[in-house]
Amino acid sequence: MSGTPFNAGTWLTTRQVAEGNGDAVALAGPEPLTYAELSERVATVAAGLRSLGLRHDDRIVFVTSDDVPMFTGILAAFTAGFVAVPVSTMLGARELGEIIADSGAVVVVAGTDYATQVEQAVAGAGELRHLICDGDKALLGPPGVLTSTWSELVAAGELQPADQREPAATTEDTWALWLYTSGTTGTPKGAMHRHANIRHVGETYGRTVLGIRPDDVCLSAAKLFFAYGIGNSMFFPLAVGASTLLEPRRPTPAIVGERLRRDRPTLFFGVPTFYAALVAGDLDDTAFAAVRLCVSAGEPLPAALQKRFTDRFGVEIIDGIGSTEALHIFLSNHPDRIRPGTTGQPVPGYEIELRDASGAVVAPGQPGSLFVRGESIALGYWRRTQASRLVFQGEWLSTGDTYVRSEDGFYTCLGRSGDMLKAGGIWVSPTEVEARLLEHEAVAEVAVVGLPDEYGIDKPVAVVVLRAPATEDELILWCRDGLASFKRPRHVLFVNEIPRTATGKMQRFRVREMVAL
Ligand code: 3SK
Repeated sequence: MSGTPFNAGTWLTTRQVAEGNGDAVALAGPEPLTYAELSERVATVAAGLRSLGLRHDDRIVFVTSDDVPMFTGILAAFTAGFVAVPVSTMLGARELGEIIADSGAVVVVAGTDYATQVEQAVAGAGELRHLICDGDKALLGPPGVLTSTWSELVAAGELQPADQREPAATTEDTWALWLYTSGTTGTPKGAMHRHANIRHVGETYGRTVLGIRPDDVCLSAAKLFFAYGIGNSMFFPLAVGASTLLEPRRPTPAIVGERLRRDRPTLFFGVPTFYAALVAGDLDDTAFAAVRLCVSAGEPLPAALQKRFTDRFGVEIIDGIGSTEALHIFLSNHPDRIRPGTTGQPVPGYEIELRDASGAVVAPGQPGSLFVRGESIALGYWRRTQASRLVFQGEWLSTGDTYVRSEDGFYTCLGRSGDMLKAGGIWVSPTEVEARLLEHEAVAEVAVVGLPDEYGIDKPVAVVVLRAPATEDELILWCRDGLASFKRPRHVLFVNEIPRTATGKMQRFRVREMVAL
């Protein structure tokens, strides 16, 4: 083995025990576990996985709810030198099957709630040898695949000799985590992350932006199968000996309200759509009393929504942007330097460049494509050379977002690079028009896209979800008053829902389809 020895699994678990924090609470719920208990459990699961005869770098897919089996299973995969591949539980059998087959997974761990789609999905997974259900009853597997339950895996781990509980001799560069992403369109691609990437996000965003401390308790509305969620619920708290709360259910404002009341988290993580639902919901104004800071990512947090949330619940939100390929947030507001409507400044440990079409770095005030460089950038997409070459350019990651930087170094998102539209020959950022519309008290959600007029010239059109009555003319006038006139939407279409991905990101191509009808 060459390279610098490092194992993210032990760094997140037994390191705390070795440093004398074994009695501190790692998992605060649903099943509380101290760092000592978590480390024991992870070692047992690692031994159980080894008993299946896996080899280094074998992939283990998790299609499970956020709970102790998934949490310990991912940490055990890191510890034993296997690759954890947490996959969205919202996918249907076809997409799930593509990911399981593409990753070459040898083991699939499935939640009982997802039995039907997983049983269908594994039918074409040629390399699969074990299908493990996290409930009491084994699933139905295709011929040649051994099926068992999570308790049987744990029992097998308990019977293994002590050396099977030891961490694998991984290095900083060993694969640890593959995260599948399809962006807002396209087929899923597996972004391959090394053990060292996990440490990097903990030491950069976690420490320097969140300022996370051992007395923090984290609650994330984003699930462990998202890069955003696994950082929030696993990497940041465990990197400093803090506590995390897992929520197996699909988060709703009511469920979050219940956890806020009962478990009193100090850090809360959501996406703009979820903050909008919290503002529209009926939670008590004191619901966030124990929370010292909220975090938003996934897409830009409109300044008007940020203000409504903070006015109502009395806690600040810091907005940031990350990506599955960068593992977590690399550009963010800082709790001491929040500028609403912007994505803040580069997270220490990352460099940002805004480039024009020729690749030259643009001056402040000029829009450019956002590139980021830092130690947590993925190694590429598994078996996707063409897509990898476009996105991973040397040390730089091309994010596909268009941003502008102010003279004093704050970055504002103008949209995805293909989303900018020209009106009257001048570039218009859809997010700027959306931000203005969201300042209107009747507007709950909005998407702005370009629609060609009778001459084929793009004009801004707004698709709006209302929270109170408003007319098309009123909203157009509102934009004319608050923006340069050419940026105003020429039409407003009222809808019940804006199309979004599972992570809450707006699907502009589907919005375009809506307005084109
Ligand atoms: O979309 C984001 O902003 C994000 C943030 C953290 C981790 C992953 C992602 C995609």
